[in-house]
Amino acid sequence: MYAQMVKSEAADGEQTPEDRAFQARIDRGEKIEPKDWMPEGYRKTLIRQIGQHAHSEIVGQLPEGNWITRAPTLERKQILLAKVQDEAGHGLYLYSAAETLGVSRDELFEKLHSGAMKYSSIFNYPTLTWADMGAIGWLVDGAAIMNQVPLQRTSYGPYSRAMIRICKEESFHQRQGYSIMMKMAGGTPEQKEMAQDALNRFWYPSLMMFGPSDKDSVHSAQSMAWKIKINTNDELRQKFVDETVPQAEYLGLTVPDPDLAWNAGRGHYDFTEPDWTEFFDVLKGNGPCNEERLGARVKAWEDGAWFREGLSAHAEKAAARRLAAE
Ligand code: FAQ
Repeated sequence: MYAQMVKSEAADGEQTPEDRAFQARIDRGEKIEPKDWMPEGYRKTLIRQIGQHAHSEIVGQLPEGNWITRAPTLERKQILLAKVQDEAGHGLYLYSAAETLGVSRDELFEKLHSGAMKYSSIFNYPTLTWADMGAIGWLVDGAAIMNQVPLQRTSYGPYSRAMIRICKEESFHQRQGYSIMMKMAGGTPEQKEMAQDALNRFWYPSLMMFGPSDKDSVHSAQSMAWKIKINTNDELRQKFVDETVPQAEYLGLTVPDPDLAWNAGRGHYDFTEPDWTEFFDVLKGNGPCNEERLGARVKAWEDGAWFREGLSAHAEKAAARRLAAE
């Protein structure tokens, strides 16, 4: 795919001298900053990826927010509350990074609410038990870190800097999830069963977070040439499996994949790919919770209209007062 794309671009001969100079900056490892010249495709790809990433953080608050009032202890409630608040902060850094590319936050929200922009497929699955809070922290934040650590080196300055802080916080999130899993897996047989059930339900959706297999990834070739993406979807998925399987073994839990096996020749685990039909179906809006998640975001936006209008009215009055005092 990558080779094909590079070849067809060269054949088109569409690259302008500005495009070539831009690519040379990327190849030298320079960061691109908001006021620098950039190809329209680079800007659009970044708005798409950063915007979808921001939406994922905000929609991602919902499945865990569902459990704040039902956390089993005060300490767990405080930790979960802090984590869910962190996700809101991640969304805000990312929306700000997207705004530096000339898109407004209102426009991004409008596209999320209309379904024109996506958010991560993982958040369209329900959180049925407390063990799911463990599985989300361990697997979902674990997958997010695997994808985001390389993005600290992405070519767009504001995105790469946002990633540095986000990754530090994600690492705490991953540990809090694993700590819940350790407690549950080491608890009563019923608790261990809940932990196993959460792993069973979240394993394949977590593998889907890395995106379609490389042969079906439409954006990887160009995004990697521009260093918007650093690794392919399959590379990161494999890395995630390799790091997560020993963690499951330590918990005494079984990864729900009968064909999972260490391949000494490759130096990696062989594993079963997720069901890609299910993945694309979730992307089309047909996952178990798509309607509920989007409905919750639209409702929050509409319920908050009076507050946004109040803020704008206050800002206008303050500006008029400043003008009158001049
Ligand atoms: N879900 O050509 P590719 C988190 C779409 S953060 C939905 O391979 P690309 C923190 C893709 O957009 C999780 N859609 O695309 C947290 C494209 O459609 P489009 C979010 C997906 O962009 C934890 C089409 O499929 N992280 O969880 C997915 O090169 C706990 C073709 O795919 C990021 O966004 C998917 N899983 O690679 C929060 C990281 N995968 O746009 C709360 C930044 C693919 O043409 C609680 N993003 N699609 O209509 C990336 O690294 C990339 O965008 C990928 C996809 C790797 C996600």
